This record gives sequence, structure tokens and C-alpha cells, in this order.
Amino acid sequence: MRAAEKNLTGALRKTAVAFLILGMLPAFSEDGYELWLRYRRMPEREGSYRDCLKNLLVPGKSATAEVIRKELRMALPALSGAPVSFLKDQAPLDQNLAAAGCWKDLEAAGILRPGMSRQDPGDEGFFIRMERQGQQRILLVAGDTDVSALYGVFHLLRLLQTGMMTDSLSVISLPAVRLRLLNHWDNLDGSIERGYAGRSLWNWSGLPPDPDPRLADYARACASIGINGTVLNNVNASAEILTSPYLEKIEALAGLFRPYGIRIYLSAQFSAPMILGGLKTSDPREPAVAGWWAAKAEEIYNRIPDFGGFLVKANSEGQPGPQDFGATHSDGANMLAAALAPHGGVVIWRAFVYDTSIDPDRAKCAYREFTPLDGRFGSRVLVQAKNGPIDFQPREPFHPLFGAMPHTPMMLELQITQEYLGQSKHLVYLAPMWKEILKSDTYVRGPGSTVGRIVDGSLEHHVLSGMAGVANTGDERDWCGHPFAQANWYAFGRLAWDHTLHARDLADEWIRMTWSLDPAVVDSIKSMMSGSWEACVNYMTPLGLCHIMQEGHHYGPDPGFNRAARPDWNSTYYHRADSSGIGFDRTTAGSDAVSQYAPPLRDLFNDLETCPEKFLLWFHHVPWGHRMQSGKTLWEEMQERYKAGFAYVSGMRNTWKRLKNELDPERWMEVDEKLRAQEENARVWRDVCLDYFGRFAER
Ligand code: BDP
Repeated sequence: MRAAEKNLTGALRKTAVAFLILGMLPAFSEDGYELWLRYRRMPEREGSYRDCLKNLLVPGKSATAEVIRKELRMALPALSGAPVSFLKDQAPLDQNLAAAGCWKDLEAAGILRPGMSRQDPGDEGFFIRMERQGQQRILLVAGDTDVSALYGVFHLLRLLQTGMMTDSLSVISLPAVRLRLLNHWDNLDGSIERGYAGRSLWNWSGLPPDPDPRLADYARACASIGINGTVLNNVNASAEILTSPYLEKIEALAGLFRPYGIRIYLSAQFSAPMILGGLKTSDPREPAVAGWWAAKAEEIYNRIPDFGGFLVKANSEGQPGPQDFGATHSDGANMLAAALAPHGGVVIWRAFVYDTSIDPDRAKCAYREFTPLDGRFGSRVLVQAKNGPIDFQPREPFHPLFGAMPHTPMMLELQITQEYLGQSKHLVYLAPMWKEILKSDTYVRGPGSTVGRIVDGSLEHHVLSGMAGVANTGDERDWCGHPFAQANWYAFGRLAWDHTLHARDLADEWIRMTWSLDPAVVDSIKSMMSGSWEACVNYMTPLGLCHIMQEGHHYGPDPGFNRAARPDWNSTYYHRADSSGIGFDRTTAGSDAVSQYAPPLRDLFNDLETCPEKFLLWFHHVPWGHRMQSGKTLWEEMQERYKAGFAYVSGMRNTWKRLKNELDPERWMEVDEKLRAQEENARVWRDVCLDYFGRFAER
């Protein structure tokens, strides 16, 4: 044995002795980088599907087929503990095998035989089922395109990881909405607006030719949950991203993302023709302006033939827009759509507007500006509204634009990054909030006219449909800045694919893939996650309160804040607490925002007795002594809610402490520390708010 080897062996022995003395085993260290794609050993289960997984056939030569092979090569041996072999495209098919690919490649490889039905799950859908041919079994994962097969493969891997795979399982799955996008609010200097997980993932200075290697993992993670597009830059856009040096970089990114089925979109700054083109105007009705955009579109598509389109924040929070020239939102959107039309792109036009001259109640502005334009947007335009009428608050009723623009495809914008919900410091599982919105019945076409059905286009028969999530990713090692924030990225993708999935089931599968398969551990973590959003609502803004966070950064409470440049950036504007009561009167006797909802909702919200208590102070100014359903007065109930919110966080902390020996130490410790900070912060929220509101209530 050479000296160096001897030293090494000696060192290893010492380490082993040290671990024995400490009475512990060297635990496997994890840093969260792998997300839900950890591929640890799957549970031992009977089933002939396991035999199939030893021989794999992935025909086809596309880059996506290569991605599928790579993923299976990595995942299956790790999951099953057994080696796998890949069959040649024309291998003799006389053994059990798993075959994944698009129909035409599977046909060419002789996998599809007479008698095997070929259903049509659309160009992105897939199916998974066991086929039997004599003694031979084939586990078939197939779709119309390579990318749909990739979605199927990720679905299969999820079933294996979570222990849900069985021989009799037959899955057919197709996405609910066409555009399933992450919106990155990334600036070109690498900072991220409302980002809490480090800096931008796009390493502009290295592009091309050196993309950050983790970008392929970003694309994998997105594809694994069905995300098919990414808006690279902040909605508060810099025009520079449309210049050729950036387009060259974006072309490189597009090439990297394409095999994963991810298209690139860009936020477009409306005055780019002036800034970049030297034009005197950006008036959408000017032929020179339209011509500039048409040429820009041409330039983009020459580089990126599958470019998705533009996202536009116009005449909103100081951003330029068509109204600067006396034109309308639809004039602006249609002009851009005409530039993209020859190439197949779309325009996503945001409805996040709240000009005080439109209405003094901020919650009413977007509806008042946009509903008169319904029917005037071209066929390639989607209007994108946030889930609620104010701004990604802990809880809002659904945005009244959903259901009010039947002729316009309405895209839903959710915020994955927790701007107003404790950022990357609080454990808040957001799927229950998103489900509450998606399940909300607008009643616009009678009962069952849910926001989900408006967004997926089925209610009004729109071809275009979409959901966007403002991303919570950054360059921190664990992507999202909090191990549990990964669950929100995960749940967003899964709900964009299928908004009928249940929040609890999504938590269940995410926990199994991310933390542990031990049923007791799964249940404990699930119980923490399930109530975490409601708890956050309680310790921040219970009973329909909103926007009482500290100014600017929006972290921590400041209910007394009233020095903002605009009235509707003040906390006092929203809660309106005085000695008579608290809440914003949006009834017919007040701002009349209730009338933006269809009956019977309008009447339900309008009446203090029937208004759901979760929205009470959103719609009503309520006397402190008002009797709540619990029998308590409003003030008593409010105190209860703040205390319950805090207590829930303490409960999560205790549960987590009990899981110490069940989980890997690195991630356990990080979450433990985060929960400590969250508990402290929830205590501050409770104390500051009760002290402040108590000054009115107990007067
Ligand atoms: C608000 C954010 C702001 C965004 C804006 C938007 O505070 O940073 O620019 O929304 O969505 O929530 O445009």
C-alpha cells in the first residue's frame, strides 16, 4: 500500500471511529438542489412493471428523445437499485420492456402493433399503460410529440417515486391550459424584483457560449411539472433585452430549453420603438411604430423560430403604454399581436392597472378599464389578470375580470414568490390559496362557472388559455431560498397542467419525492403544509384585511402607515379602522365594488349577514361589536385569529422538532431555523396589529 493510500485509509478509519463514538452514522447530506427529482430508492412492490423497467426502448433521434434517455438512465437505476439497458431502436421485441416516445417513433420501432389502441391526448398530452402481447409486456409511455412523451416519462417517474405505480394503472393526461408559464421578474443586472433566493439564473455575461450548467436542470425541473414557457425578464422591462446582443444570448437559452418543451417569451417595454428605434412616438396607430415592431418580431423569429411572444405591462405603475398617445390597451395589444401573427406568437397583456382617476377604489379600476374593451382584442391576445383585484395579498376574493370578459381569453397570474407572504422566510404552502381561486364560482353562466373553467377556456370556448406564476427561483443552491418554497413552484406547475388536482394530494406527492416515503413523516409534513396558508392569513391579514405590510419591501406589519406617495399605497387606505369599526366599504352604499361580481355573488357579498367572513372586511366597514358566526364580537374574533395564526406556527415548529431524526440534518436544520424566524415574525405581526387595532377597538 502506498503512503498516500495508507494515510487515506487511516483517516477513514478515524472518521468511522469518531462516528461510532458519537453514536451516529454519517448521514447523507442534502442541499435541496435536486428539488423533487431526487430519485432515491423506490419502495419494494410487486408488479410486472418492474421487469419492464430493466429493458428500455426510447426510439427517435431528437434532442428530446436524448433528454428522455438521459433522465431514465439517471432515474431508473437509482430508483430500482438495478441496472437498466437500452435496446437498439430495432431490437428484437421478445422481452418485457418499457417503451417511451412519440407515436411515430414507436411505430417505426415496431412497438405499436395491431390491436393497440392509439388514443389522442392532443399535442402535449400523453398516456401510460401496460400492454400485453403473449408472454411479453410493454409499459408504454406515449404521446403525439417527443415533448408529450417527456411529460409522460416524468409522470411515470413521479408514480415510481411516490410508490403509486401499479400494473393496472392506465393514465391519460392532457393539460388544462395551453400556456403554462413562469414569469421571471429578472432584471438585466442580475437582480430580481421580489426575488428572495439570490440573483437571476440567467448568466447573461456567459451567454453564448457558456450557459450556466444549472440551466438544463432548471428546464428539467420545469418540464417535470409541465411548464412549457418562461418569460425571462421583469414586467417592468428594460427595452435593452430586445437589442441584438441580448437576442443572441436568448437564442442560446432557447436552444437549451427547446428539448424540454420550454419556449421563451419576453416582457416588452412599450416605448421600445422610441428608445431603441429613435422614433418620435410609440403610438400603436402609427405605421412606423407597427413597422418597427414587425421588423423586431422578424429579427427575433429569425433567431428563435419557436419564440412564444410578448408579455406587456402597459400604463401600470408608471410603465409606458398606448394610453400615453390617446390609444387604448386593445390598440396596443393588437398592434403587437399583428407583428407576431405571421410567426405564430401571442401577446399577453396585463390588466394590473389602478389609475386613481378611473376609480378611487383600487379594487375596481382594472374591471372598469378593461370590460369596455371586451371583444376588441385580436385572436392572438390574452389578457392576464392577477388572482385578486388588488395585488397578490395573502387572501383576496377572485378578480372580478374573470367572467366579465367572455370574448377574451383570460390568463391567470399567480405569484409563486411570496412577496406579501413572508418571502423566503415563511413556510406557506400556496396551493390551497390557488385552489380557492380556481374553484371560485363566478356564476356568470350560472352555477359551475368557476374561475378554473374561465381560465382553461372551456366556459367560453377559447382556444388560447394560460396560467402564469411569478417565479420564486434564484441562483441560491436550493433554487427557492426555502426548502418548502419549492413546493409552491411544484404545485404551480401541476395545477397549470390540471387545476382539478387537490392541494393535499400535491403536497403528498411533493413530500414523498422531496423528503421521505415514511407514512408518519409524510403525514406530519402534510399537516404542517395544509394549514400554513390559512395561518399566514390569520397572523397577517385575517377576515378580509389586506395590504398592511411595511412599505416598499412588504415584509412585516405596518398597519398605521399613511405617508405614501399615493393614497392606495397606505395601509390606512385599506383597513380604514376608526372608533366605529374597521374594513373597506365596498357595498352598494360604499364604493360599490360588489357590483362587479355577478348575482348571486354580488348580493351575497353586499349583505353583512351573508358575506363570507373570510372577506368580511374586504367588502364591509364593520362595527367592532358586530356578532360573528362564532358568537364573539368582531374585535374578539380578530384577536382569536391573530393568536391562532401565531399558534399554528408554533405548532409547525414543534412538529418539525419531532422530525429531527427522520430527515437529513442539513435541510432539517435550515427549516428549523426558518421556522424559528417565522414564529418570531408571526409574534410581531400579532402584537403589532392587535396593539394598533386595539387602539380603535377599545376606545
Ligand atoms: C407588485 C409588486 C411590483 C410589481 C407589480 C406588478 O410590488 O414589484 O412590479 O406588482 O405586478 O406586486 O407589476
